[in-house]
Amino acid sequence: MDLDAITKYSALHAKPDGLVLQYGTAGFRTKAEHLDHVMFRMGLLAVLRSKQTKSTIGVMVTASHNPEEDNGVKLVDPLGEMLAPSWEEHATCLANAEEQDMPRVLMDISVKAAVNLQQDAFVVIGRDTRPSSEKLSQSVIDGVTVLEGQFHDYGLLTTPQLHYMVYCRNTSGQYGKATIEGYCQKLSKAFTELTKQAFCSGDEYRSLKVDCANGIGALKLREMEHYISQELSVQLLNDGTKGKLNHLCGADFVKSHQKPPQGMEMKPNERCCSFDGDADRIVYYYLDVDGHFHLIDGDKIATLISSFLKELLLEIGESLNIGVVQTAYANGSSTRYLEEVMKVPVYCTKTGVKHLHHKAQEFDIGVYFEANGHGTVLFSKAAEIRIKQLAKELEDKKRKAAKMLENVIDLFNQAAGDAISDMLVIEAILTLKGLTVQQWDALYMDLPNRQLKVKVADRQVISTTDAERQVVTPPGLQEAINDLVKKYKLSRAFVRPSGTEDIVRVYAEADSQENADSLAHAVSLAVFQLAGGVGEPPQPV
Ligand code: G16
Repeated sequence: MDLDAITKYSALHAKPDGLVLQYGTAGFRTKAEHLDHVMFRMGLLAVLRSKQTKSTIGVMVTASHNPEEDNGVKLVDPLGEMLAPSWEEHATCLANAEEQDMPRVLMDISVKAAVNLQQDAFVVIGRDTRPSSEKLSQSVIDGVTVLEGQFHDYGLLTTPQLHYMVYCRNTSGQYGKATIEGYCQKLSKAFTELTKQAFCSGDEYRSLKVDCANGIGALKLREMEHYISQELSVQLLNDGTKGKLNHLCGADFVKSHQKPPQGMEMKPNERCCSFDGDADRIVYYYLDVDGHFHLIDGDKIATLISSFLKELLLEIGESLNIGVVQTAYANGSSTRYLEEVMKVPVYCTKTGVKHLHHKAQEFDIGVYFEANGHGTVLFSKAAEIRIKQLAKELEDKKRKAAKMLENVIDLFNQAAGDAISDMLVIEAILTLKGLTVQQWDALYMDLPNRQLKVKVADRQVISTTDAERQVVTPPGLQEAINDLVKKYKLSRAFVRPSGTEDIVRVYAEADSQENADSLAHAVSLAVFQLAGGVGEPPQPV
């Protein structure tokens, strides 16, 4: 390791004095102007991780659902999954090392992690459409090159596409071809094969309005459109030609405000969906004939998918185990429906894809979705082999079901939650089952709920346990929440510090929207009072 070169180049990406950042729910996120040094250092770290794992490592420059002024970076591990927790700690140490200590901290990491510095390194880089992303990804490349790593810059990509590329490269192409064409071909082939099986392919199943959050999803869906236009016609809105990224649009806006994005004209019962800023989340929605807005979030997506998978398994007579993984944000009705009606085991993990993904790997078929629309399905190697074998051996209807499962496996991006891939899966299932968006929505009734944000001086004063459903510190806050929850019927509430924004998130559900709003507001006030709120106290919803 040429420490002189590292010191010299690091000075060109100097760390602002005293700035402390944490590798959070999905990497580092903050205002773009504070991230140059972090990008350079993550380029360095990606090289070490690549040498240590003898694999290609990914670096994605994005702040996903955050405002356009923010940016962020996360590393992608060899099988397309999120960075291992011990390396998140290395990332935090390296990002926070003062300029003069940085080369030493880098050396310490390579010793601690037993990195063979003689090993070759290869890093792939992707970025979203934020104005700051191009320059910041150049800083990542500077970090990679100073440690003499090889790299491929994919340029503009959705986050899940970068995860996919990493997975493909580290399985010698077995998972797919590590190009955009490879991605589009793999998904569109599976989609076409699946929808071919549908009996009803009337026009009502074939068109979809997509709000692209003015982000990368628009560019990448346009590329996919060409491959799927025979089966599905997509109308892209908020495609970035005029609006601001994530501003009054996108999956996060629609989910948290429970209303349509700006620029979306909806006819009654028309199927619409929203991606988030880096296209790793999707939510659906529609207006009923009375003009009421209905949101179909990650929970209902998980329900649709797991019931479809269960039906196919029943058809082929195979008892592979299915598990559904959710977080505390999952609507109480969804958990009840999955457990009591569908008889599927449900597990709750902390927020963050890495936690859900990890848990989902325990099943033959692990379905994981956060309520915010981030999720996918994982098939164990054994399950995949068995299904492929059955698709050859079985006959007639059973064979058809096994073939469908085979295509479903290919249609999911098993490296990460992927709005484009999930959209195609959902569209295929709705077509195959002949379901309208209203019929899908009617599977169960969501409990009215509300999410709020509270600004506090230091959100880390809140610590939680029990998959973030209980507060440990500050003292008295959980007791206050318990007392408030008791005042409402069918109620539940929890609070947790966000890992992507400088705020505390509050979630409440209750028997009516009025009560959910009132409970969320009361809990927000408790957070404000007991956890060091700043600015104006939270106002009623
Ligand atoms: C990221 C994570 C998600 C998480 C979300 C919000 O999403 O990938 O798992 O739900 O942040 O996290 P928090 O509540 O900690 O701020 P995205 O789409 O922004 O990358």
